[in-house]
Amino acid sequence: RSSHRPVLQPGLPANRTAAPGGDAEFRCKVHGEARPHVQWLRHVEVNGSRHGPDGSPYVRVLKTSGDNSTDEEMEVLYLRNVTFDDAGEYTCLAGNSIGTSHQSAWLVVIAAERPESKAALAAPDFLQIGVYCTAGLLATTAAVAASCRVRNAPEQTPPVGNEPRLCRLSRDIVLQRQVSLESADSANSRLPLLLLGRRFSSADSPRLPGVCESELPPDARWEFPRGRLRLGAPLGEGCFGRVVTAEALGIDQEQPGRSVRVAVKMLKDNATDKELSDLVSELELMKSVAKHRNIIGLLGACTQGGPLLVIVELAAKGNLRDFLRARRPPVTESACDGAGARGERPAARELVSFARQVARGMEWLASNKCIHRDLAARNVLVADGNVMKIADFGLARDVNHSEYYKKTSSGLLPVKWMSPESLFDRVYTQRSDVWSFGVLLWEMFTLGGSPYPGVPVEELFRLLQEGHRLDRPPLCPAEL
Ligand code: ACK
Repeated sequence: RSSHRPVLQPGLPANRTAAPGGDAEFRCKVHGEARPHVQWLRHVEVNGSRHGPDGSPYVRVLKTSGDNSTDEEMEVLYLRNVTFDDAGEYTCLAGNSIGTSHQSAWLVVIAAERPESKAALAAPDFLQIGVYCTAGLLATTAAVAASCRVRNAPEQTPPVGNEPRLCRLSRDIVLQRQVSLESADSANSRLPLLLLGRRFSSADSPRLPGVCESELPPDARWEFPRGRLRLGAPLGEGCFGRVVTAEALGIDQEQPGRSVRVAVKMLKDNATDKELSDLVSELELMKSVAKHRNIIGLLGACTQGGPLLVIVELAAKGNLRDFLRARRPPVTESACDGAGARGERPAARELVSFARQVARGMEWLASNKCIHRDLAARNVLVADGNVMKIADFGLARDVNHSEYYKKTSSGLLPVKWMSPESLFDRVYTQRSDVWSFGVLLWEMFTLGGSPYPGVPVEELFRLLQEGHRLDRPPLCPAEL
């Protein structure tokens, strides 16, 4: 999950000049954490007009990234054996689920120099200069207009319908054949990269084009007064964020006088703008997913006058993996001691209940068009009454493989939860979440075991490709 739209390298594509019969190439360098969808477009005329009724240009799609195209292939648009008809404006358009970015350049086709036209050679090519100036002017105007649109954009409601939600990168972003650049670009105003109380002055992350230095707009539906939140003990922390318990007075509107124990997510001081925008994205996504007993619900947020605090339901018993591990029989216990011998070890029917709850939560996320991408026992939290709650479903995910090769702080390899199509083709769907759910079931019935123990990543690839699957854990009855 990327938290911003793709960033295009400035200056690319660059204007090109070619002679008829010659070749030309445009280059476009797309930066983005997830693999963005890239298209090359040619601006065309339709019924003598270059723009539609809404002022957006008519374009024809020349090249589209697909399953078989590599990033390198999509970086270049080759034009062979050009003719005068090829002269015109070309655009590189890159999109992910957050929005799109585009940059354009011009191809000028001029007749090859003839020796007798020395005088013409010495004279400036007014046509070319004119084209460049017009192109430059248009590009500047478009950039200013786009930036104004972002600045003035009213608060957007989360996308609805069949589109994947903001959190999920999709390789299937549908860009119509006749793309309206205006409308495509307006998706940028969804960009949740608004900063609160911080300015883009830090060297840690370059300022992204179209990103405003502005406060996060208050959202009356979720804003919770900072003064009514009393922060408590830490629950845990990662590299850039931490989660603490807190008492939130009156967060339950039906009982305004009562304090509720909650969990509060916040950033650490060393967090960069990237982590801040990730937390903002997570908050936005949580807002858009309706409440369900088996997912960690958003309760509110403090976005004004201080650091961003995201208030969520507290799951007092920690993550499911550690919860199950803590209920393993001690190693000294004889193999004959059955379930319940220590009064703690969950019986198979309890494990089935846990599994069913996680399945329900995932079903809910799926019906909300949300793909988790990192479902594992470590990301399921246990609340009072042993209620399973899926957590971290709103996190930005880096679908670059390298991220998944890294070990987590607990030494686990997230690749071991990934489906073959996610591992090999970076394809994430509800079905790849189902694969992860299968691995999670295995974790449950081994009471927090590590899948494929001791198997290195390279070996795992081979094993999966050969059809090897996790064995049925001894605790799991055959019919189950
Ligand atoms: O794996 P944990 O025990 O459960 O440690 C991590 C830690 O904070 C950093 O993410 C815990 N945590 C996160 N959200 C909650 C929550 N809503 N309730 C209880 N613990 C939480 C998480």
